[in-house]
Amino acid sequence: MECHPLSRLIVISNRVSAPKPDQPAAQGGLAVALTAALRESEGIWFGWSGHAGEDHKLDFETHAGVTSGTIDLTAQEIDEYYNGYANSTLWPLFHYRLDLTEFERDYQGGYERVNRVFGDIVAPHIMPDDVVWVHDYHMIPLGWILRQHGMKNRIGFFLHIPWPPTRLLVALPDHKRLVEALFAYDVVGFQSAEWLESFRHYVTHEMGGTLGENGRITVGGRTIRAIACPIGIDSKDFIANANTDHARDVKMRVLESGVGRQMIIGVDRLDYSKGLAERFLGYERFLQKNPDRRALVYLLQIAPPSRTDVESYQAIRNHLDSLSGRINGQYADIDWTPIRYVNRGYPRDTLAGVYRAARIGLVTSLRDGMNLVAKEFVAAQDPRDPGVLILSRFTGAAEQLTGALMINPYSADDIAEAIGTALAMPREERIARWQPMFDNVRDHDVTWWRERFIAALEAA
Ligand code: GDG
Repeated sequence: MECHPLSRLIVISNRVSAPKPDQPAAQGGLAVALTAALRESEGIWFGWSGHAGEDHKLDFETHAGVTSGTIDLTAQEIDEYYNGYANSTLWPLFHYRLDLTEFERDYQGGYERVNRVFGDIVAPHIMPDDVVWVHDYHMIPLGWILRQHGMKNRIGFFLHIPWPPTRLLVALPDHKRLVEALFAYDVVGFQSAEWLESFRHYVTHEMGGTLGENGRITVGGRTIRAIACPIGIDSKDFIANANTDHARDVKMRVLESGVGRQMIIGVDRLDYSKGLAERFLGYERFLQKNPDRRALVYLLQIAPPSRTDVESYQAIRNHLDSLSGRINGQYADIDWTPIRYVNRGYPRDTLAGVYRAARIGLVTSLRDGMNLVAKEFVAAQDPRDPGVLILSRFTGAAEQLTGALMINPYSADDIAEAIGTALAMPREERIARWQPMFDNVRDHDVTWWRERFIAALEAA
């Protein structure tokens, strides 16, 4: 086998989650996979510090062998680029929510300016042999800006969220300009075959692109590779987490507090794309239609707030407060609250214990690039007595986790029926459905994902 020296990896994303001295265990799977590769190749992770400041001074920090370089953004930049174009225009549009999408010229201008700031600041730190990996919808034009700096490096882009159908995307002013920017990359990665298909449709129908072998797409003399490369979780770590004493304690605590009831678990950032209102309504439908089974269940919904400066996020939060209040008011008994709705986050090993204590994992996203919660739920189960995953067919994860009970989250009846089926499911069927999903989550983990993407990029 040919052995080639490891190229240095440069990662650029909106936020940097490199290890921090004060929170050694707070990392998610993506951070773990990327920091491992950054450490091995002595690379750098660039992004926004998360803070407002008056200048763009690059601040380097090295911890646990990983170097990160961050800059502050001005209050106006945060408003236009982050809260504006990224989270009020692209996020809703790419999640099929044209009704929530805001079209403001200032947002687009701010987005392009901030991307230019990042490109100008990062470019001098990139060496000719570095492999550059840009992440997500905040940074689509960055590759194009780096090319303007004369960079000939291999540059890849991975989109963590869905790619919308052509008919929706054309509602975005200057949509072609945004997609053209993707042709500055060598490899563009999507979470699922469906999102890749939508991208190919756009490029062939709106840009006169031609499709070649191996995912190659050519537009105006420039050829890129567009691939489906589904992200995984840090499975080994998550399985280990689910087997710690702490996770066992958490599981016992949860089981005791449920006094013999089966728990349905939901874990989501508080975001309208996750279908939380639809989940509550589907669960309510179950309670309504099955008075005799009310005493058997409760729903624990963990939903830490996110993007609290964006108006549509304040609206969904208010809506969920009133919906959970109404359902609890209507159905609660002196010894039973149907929905435990918790607006805070928990450490990963606590989450693992909570997943393991649940009989049902309920994922009702209206659209979701992948959905890692579904994979974490599968990884955390007890192999001898696994719970049942109920999964929205509109997630990227639905292409891989085919043993789940698939639902249409817009249908309260669908959700209610699946809850009933899951509660009654015999152990043999639960194991038979869970085992292939577990194999998939274990084998296609976050390291597999990273290696697959980087291999495609290195071959470019
Ligand atoms: C985007 C895409 C894609 C949640 N609450 C707590 C907590 N979490 C963790 C979960 C999970 C992660 O956050 C959420 O990941 P998801 O994949 O479910 O969703 P997004 O945040 O929307 O992520 C998505 C993902 O990018 C990766 O490409 O799958 O489609 O939208 O890991 O466990 N973690 C802790 N405490 C909490 O309370 N520790």
